[in-house]
Amino acid sequence: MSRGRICRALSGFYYVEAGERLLACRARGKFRQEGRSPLVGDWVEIRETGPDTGMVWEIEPRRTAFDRPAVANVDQLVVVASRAVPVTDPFLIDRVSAIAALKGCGVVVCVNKCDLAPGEDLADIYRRAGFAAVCASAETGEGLEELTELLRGKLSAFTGNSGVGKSSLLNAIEPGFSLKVAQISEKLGRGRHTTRHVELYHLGCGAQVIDTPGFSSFDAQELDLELKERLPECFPEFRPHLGRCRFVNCGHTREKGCAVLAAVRAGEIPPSRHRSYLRLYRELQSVKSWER
Ligand SMILES: Nc1nc2c(ncn2[C@@H]2O[C@H](COP(=O)(O)OP(=O)(O)OP(=O)(O)O)[C@@H](O)[C@H]2O)c(=O)[nH]1
Ligand SMILES: [Mg+2]
Ligand SMILES: [Zn+2]
Repeated sequence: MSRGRICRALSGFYYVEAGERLLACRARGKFRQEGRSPLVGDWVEIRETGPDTGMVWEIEPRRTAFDRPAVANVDQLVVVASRAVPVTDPFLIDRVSAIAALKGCGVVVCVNKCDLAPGEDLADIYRRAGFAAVCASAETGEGLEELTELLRGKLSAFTGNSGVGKSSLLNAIEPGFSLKVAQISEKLGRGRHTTRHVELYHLGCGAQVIDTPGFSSFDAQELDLELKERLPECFPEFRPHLGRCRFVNCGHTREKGCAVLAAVRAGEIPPSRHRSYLRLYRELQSVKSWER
């Protein structure tokens, strides 16, 4: 048996870094029976089957895990967004960051393609929410030093809609890197899913990063009962107002005497954040308590 970390998942194989070695592994059948699957970022026990091959035998307990992106044990999600084509719906950022907040995972919002469309106002919404936020351009290098500082010493997973420039940012940060990037289709206004697998990289600056395929829709993302119960606190800028509403069971949607709504009206909470809260609140109505 040896211990290592999964650094790539591709076509049913898990590539495990064990010391200096890289082992191509299959997952043990019991994981599938139990409805579990190994994730990039997992620490695992390997039963070796050959010099460079093995079987993922046990998965060590995880600090954090996500379905989308499919990663484990990350310190933070870097949610890459763009104001240029393909334009990111802020709801995507709000949804991913709420799920991350629920799991106690950090969030960095990176508004990329600032050479094409400025992103300061968008970044500012997330700074006010208490997240780190950077405006960047993989093209001109703007914001990359700041982004690198936020990555140093941590394991970060890059996520965001396809074509926003996740792989391009990593190529720009790391000298000599050449992750595959592709021209986006201007006509469709969306990316073409250039990155097709999840992979962990060790950068020269002392950061570990995971590049992931972008999403093209939100629907496959996890929404669960725990989020339903704790949604307001997953919007960090709501927290100072919670417990100050007239009704103890206030849903902060349209209730009289709601302190969160008052903060929205007073300009302390950006309207787009509250709109996303309402959209998640409605989606979560269909999550039933027996689904836990
Ligand atoms: N002008 C400009 N173009 C950029 C920037 N970042 C990325 N691009 C371009 O955007 C396109 C998509 O970039 P990718 O890095 O492949 O995007 P991705 O987010 O990795 O996409 P997926 O792998 O499909 O999820 C490429 O043509 C890049 O050259 C930027 O900051 N400015
Ligand atoms: Mg990519
Ligand atoms: Zn309220």
